[in-house]
Amino acid sequence: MKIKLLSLMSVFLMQPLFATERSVTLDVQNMTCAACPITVKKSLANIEGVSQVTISYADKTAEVSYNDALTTPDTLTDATTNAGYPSTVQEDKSNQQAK
Ligand SMILES: [Cu+2]
Repeated sequence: MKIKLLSLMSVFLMQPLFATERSVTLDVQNMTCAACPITVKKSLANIEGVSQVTISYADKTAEVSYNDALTTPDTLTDATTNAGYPSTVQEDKSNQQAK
């Protein structure tokens, strides 16, 4: 009985009930050539919970879809910063009512 309860609890811990798919747009600095977006994309795509990354070299932005139970915008900006491309979260008006 006890063991069953524990394993049930660990399932809940592994898969939080309120996981939501979210997307943010990051302003990315230092993208100076056509190869830079590839590095930025890799740094973001490697994060657990990130499902989609779209880089715009022209706009110097990265659009990231992620599971908010697995990662946070801070983790995303840290990852690009560690790769040499400091980024900040762009305020997205269309997402605000979902918060
Ligand atoms: Cu480059």
